[in-house]
Amino acid sequence: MPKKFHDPTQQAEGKAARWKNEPIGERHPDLTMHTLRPFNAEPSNVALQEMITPKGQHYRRTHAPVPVCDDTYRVSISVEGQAAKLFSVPQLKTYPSKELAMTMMCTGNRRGEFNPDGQTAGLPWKNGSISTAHWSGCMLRDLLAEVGVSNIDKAEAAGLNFVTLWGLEKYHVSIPLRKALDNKGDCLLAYDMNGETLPRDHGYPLRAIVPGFVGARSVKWLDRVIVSKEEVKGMHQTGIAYKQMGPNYKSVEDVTAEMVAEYPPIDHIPVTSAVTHPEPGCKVIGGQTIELKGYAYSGAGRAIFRVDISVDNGKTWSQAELTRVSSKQGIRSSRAWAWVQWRAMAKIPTDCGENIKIVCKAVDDQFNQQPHESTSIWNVRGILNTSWGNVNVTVGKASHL
Ligand SMILES: Nc1nc2c(c(=O)[nH]1)N[C@H]1C(S)=C(S)[C@@H](COP(=O)(O)O)O[C@H]1N2
Ligand SMILES: [Mo]
Repeated sequence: MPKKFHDPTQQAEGKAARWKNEPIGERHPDLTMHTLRPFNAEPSNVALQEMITPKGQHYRRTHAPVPVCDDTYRVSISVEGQAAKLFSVPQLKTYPSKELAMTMMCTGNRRGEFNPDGQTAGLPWKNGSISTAHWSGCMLRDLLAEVGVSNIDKAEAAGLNFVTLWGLEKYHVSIPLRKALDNKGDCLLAYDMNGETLPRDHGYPLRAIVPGFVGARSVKWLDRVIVSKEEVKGMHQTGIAYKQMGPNYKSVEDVTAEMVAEYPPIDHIPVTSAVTHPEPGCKVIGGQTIELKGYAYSGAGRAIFRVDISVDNGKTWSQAELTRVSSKQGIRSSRAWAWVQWRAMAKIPTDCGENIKIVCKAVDDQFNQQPHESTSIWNVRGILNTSWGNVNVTVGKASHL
């Protein structure tokens, strides 16, 4: 009997009435859907080849119905135990605005590739729970200054180490206060995406944007921002959702509360990459030169400086050509918040079998590298599958016309 699928983050769908206000019209038909209620979906490989993910195709990761908001919306900003200040979006728009290109990646990206080695607990994402957009809004640090928090040393001396972010549907996580106050941290309270009002699926009317951190920290439908002493207790912060266990833990039921409490939640994604062209299973011809495409990304603002590609599963290698979103996000910027798109031409061997594995691996500016196989990093939550990007294709013989 296969093991019962158990995803600790997945909530019951509940009554149909809960879902009557979903923004169906925002959802591009080319998305691959994992669940409709809540809506979880990823773009196609074709969409993933664009530097800025096309409209309607940015991946979605939601845990509950999309909240409905109107002009009465206010975000609450406070220091824990003190009075909160409320801000409407028009008020936030009076603060200096900033736009930045950022790649958002869900920690479960490529979870599906783990499953042949054992069922993981979570949505079986392919290589598309990652997307890039231009986000704009005001700086989170400007709003924290409004409640008297602007100096990290003073705040830490007072025991304040985190900013806890709550969504209207009660989703909650924390980020380090140091990140929020850093003038190069680029944390936003975003009201626009790609020059338009934030779509409802992506957090209308306001979301946090926490560049260089896992997607989970960029809280949508932002309700409350609280400068706090401790990380908030909950599934997505101190709980199991973002804890990576050793490969010997085969079931979430085997994981002890002590382990969960001791392990750190994931802040930054390690270096990763994927092949987005050619499509898995497609046919290529021995001796033919084909184009390969993909993306590479690393967390914490680390820039990708090299992507190695191989059409013989790593026997021989060459380097891909990289395109960055902007020269400002280059090596040593420490603010490479967006992925690179890579491209290479490669000759298919003639002396191979009927199937070949095309692989890619990226290196970031701190020389982090990707693990070879996913087997050694398999974990029951199926998070951080940052193994070599790969695609299997079929090799045909050249026909003599
Ligand atoms: N309020 C709220 N914020 C949230 C979530 C959520 O379910 N509720 N999901 C998080 C996760 S796990 C990810 S990966 C990103 C996804 O953002 P997107 O749907 O705009 O791509 O949002 C994060 N912010
Ligand atoms: Mo996520």
